Amino acid sequence: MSQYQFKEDFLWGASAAAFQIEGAWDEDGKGESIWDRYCHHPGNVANGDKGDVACDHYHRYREDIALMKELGIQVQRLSISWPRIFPRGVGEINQKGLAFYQNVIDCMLENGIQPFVVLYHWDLPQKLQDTGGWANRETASLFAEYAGRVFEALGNRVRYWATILEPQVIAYNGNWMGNMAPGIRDFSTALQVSHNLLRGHGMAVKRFREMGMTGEIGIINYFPTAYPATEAEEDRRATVRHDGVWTRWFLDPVFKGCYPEDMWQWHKEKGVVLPEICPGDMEVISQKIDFLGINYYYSDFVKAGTDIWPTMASLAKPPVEQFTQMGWPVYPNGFYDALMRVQRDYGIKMIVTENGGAFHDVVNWKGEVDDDARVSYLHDHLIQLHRAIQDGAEVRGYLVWSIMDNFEWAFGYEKRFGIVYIDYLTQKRIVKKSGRWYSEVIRSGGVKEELW
Ligand code: IFM
Repeated sequence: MSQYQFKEDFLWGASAAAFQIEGAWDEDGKGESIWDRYCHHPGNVANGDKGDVACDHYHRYREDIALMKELGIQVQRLSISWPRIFPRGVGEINQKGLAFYQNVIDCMLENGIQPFVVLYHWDLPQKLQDTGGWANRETASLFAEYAGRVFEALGNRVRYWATILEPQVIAYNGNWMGNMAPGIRDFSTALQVSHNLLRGHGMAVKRFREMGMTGEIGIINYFPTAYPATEAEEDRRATVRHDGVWTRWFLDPVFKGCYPEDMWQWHKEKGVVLPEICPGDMEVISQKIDFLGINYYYSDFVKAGTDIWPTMASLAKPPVEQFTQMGWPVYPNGFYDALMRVQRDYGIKMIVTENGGAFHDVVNWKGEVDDDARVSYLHDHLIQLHRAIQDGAEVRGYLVWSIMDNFEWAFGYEKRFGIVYIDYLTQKRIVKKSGRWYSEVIRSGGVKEELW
């Protein structure tokens, strides 16, 4: 028995996303996605990297699934590329695209791995962006249509479903800060996008229930726990706003059927154009879900300031010594606080759908990757997860990000999050030390105080 033992039915697994690993960007009838367009535009992604080949998972999925099995992965999260199935976003199914996911899921099941399917992990069909993307209300209806077709085709084999992954990143990074596809920089557009993403989520959940699907469905959110940088009242208020924009704006509608009043007023005063809410929207958004997916990486330390408009906040230097390759502070206590906060404020079952770190990995002369920093990151976060569960957080599973190194969006291939190393020149896979460590965690069902 380990000191930090999890229950026997706790789910252990890993995550990945279509665009980040599949490659085959225009093969077998796949349509262009907004990320294909974004990468192909020079200057958008570090080193000019593209998702065209990525980890070539499209052709190597059998090898990858065999590796997952070897590591003991029980649940593997994958996402479906909407334009691989509907090249134009709507219309006839591209049967070859659908067959790929059928094969992947069958192969996982044959290997004793439960697939966990995310319907939208950022790769919108470009054709739909051309008609306004998520800022267009119609996109939400088309998403529900697409979701229904996927439920019909794969529903008998999949138990865990998520509608939208990190709506805040899609809305804000893609449409406010413009550092992700589709690269728009307008806060009002971002809020309209957020509303339509949540509508799309609710409509898909409604469809799931109407179709009598037997699995479980939820949404996945990003949780940068926000702390005031000092005890000053203005920093505390800025923190409430920061949290309001990044977290409450996306959770209150789903769980309480309304946007947070303080943020609505704040944005109004700042002259932001607020989302158009039509009769019935909030009822659709607040469909009952079965679990909330938690993605936790780091925490934010916030002070009043002018760096972030319209929140009127700035990020302070975090009081930590260690940072990941992304420059994110390593703060495992924030993970505990995020889980306890969700339990307290929203009272929903959770699955940790992402947690992990990018570190500068090197293949040594023995051909191995000794990623001790990642082992230590995972170890410390799992201990906080264990503490949260002991203190009453209902968390049913933990999926590490990521099963393998992959295309880290605007950062390209330089940032490595995997527990399996990818040599992008040869496509060779090397299980890192963290992969072997995590495999032992799964086998024993717990974590020891000492690292090894
Ligand atoms: O790589 C991403 C993933 O696609 C979504 N969540 C955060 C990860 C690390 O940045």
